[in-house]
Amino acid sequence: MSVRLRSEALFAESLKHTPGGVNSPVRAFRAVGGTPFFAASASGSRVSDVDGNSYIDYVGTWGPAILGHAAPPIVRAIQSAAERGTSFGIPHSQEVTMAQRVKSLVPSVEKVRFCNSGTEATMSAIRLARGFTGRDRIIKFDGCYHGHSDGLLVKAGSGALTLGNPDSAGVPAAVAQQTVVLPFNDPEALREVFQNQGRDIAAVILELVPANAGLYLPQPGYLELLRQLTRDHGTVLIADEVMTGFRLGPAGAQGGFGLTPDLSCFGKIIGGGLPVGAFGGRADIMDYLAPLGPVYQAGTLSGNPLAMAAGLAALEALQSTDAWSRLENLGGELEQGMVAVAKAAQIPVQFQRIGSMFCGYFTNQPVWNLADAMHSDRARFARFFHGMLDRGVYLAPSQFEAGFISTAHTSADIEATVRAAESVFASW
Ligand code: HOZ
Repeated sequence: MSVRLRSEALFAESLKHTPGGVNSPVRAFRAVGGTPFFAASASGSRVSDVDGNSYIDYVGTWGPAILGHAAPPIVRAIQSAAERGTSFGIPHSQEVTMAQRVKSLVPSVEKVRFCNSGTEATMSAIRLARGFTGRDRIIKFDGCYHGHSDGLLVKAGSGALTLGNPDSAGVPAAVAQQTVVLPFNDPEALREVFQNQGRDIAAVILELVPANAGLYLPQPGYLELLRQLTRDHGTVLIADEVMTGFRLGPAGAQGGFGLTPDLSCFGKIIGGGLPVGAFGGRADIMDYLAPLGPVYQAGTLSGNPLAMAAGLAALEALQSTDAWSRLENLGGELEQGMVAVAKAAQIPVQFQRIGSMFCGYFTNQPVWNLADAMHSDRARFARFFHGMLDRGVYLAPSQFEAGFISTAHTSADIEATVRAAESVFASW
């Protein structure tokens, strides 16, 4: 069992100054108990804490670290960009290069705008869809998380769900009422709402692979139905690819599923580990943005040169190597190993995976939506989490988050992870 006395002392100090001791709720370990460890440094597939413990990291700063931590091409790009200026607030060439790169990778994106986070991207995409259609109502899916703007914090996943507050206080009822929430993978619910309210729906926003209530996949035909209904009703289809973008392949989840959304939202990988977001899509919709159109959206640090440089370095490194097939192989090894040790220990686990994203639910029932995910034994997850942490493996401290593999992970890391799980199961 690793000792974390310095982390504990820092957390006690932090609690005096910051609400809950953390700058984002899901970091607080509330769902699994105990206190969070404090990072000292991170490199490759590992993160080290202030007590000198080292962990194989499957959180990867919640997704951006697809090349592993402190990847040399990204560090070099940031260093060299910083020497030319850390922020301009003036257009610069790397914004153009990045826009060209995004368009070349994601064919549904005809125009793109950069902002500072995934939350900004989804919030802005929703406003744009409303401005474009002249409608107010939107549809989201329960358990999907699209950042913490008001209208999207309704039946949300991620930290909100982790802490049992999927509907946040402070969101005006009038705003929440404009959000229709549907269960994922339920074609009948979708058809019904479009039949009754279709002409009032500005946008449907979804994670094509919901990964903020654990991880589950769209059933065959579901995304196609969604595309058809939104097209028929003049509703803007918004793909939230903040987690899946550039991770599940060059064109993200939409590339894999052959879906052409009207707008897409990005973050995480596109900033190479620096704060960034982006939204883009059909030019006729994007041109509704100021200064061309009437929908206002802005940001002092938008298109920040360090973030653009880091993101470009990340995308270049992914494209110039066999990154996505390597990630698929590593994911396959992890899946195979975890399923085998759970089976041997007779522990019911649904191990869900797509590419380098994964989640294990402690249930013997298949998981296709939030209601299914809620069947997982969360007390068991908490014990598993701590058992793994004590054996040097860091998973997200919540049942309702996905795990991420990076290109810096090795088969030896995967094997060590599987052996750690085997040892945890054996101790139960
Ligand atoms: N944005 C991440 C969604 N799973 C979680 C990070 C956070 O909320 O701090």
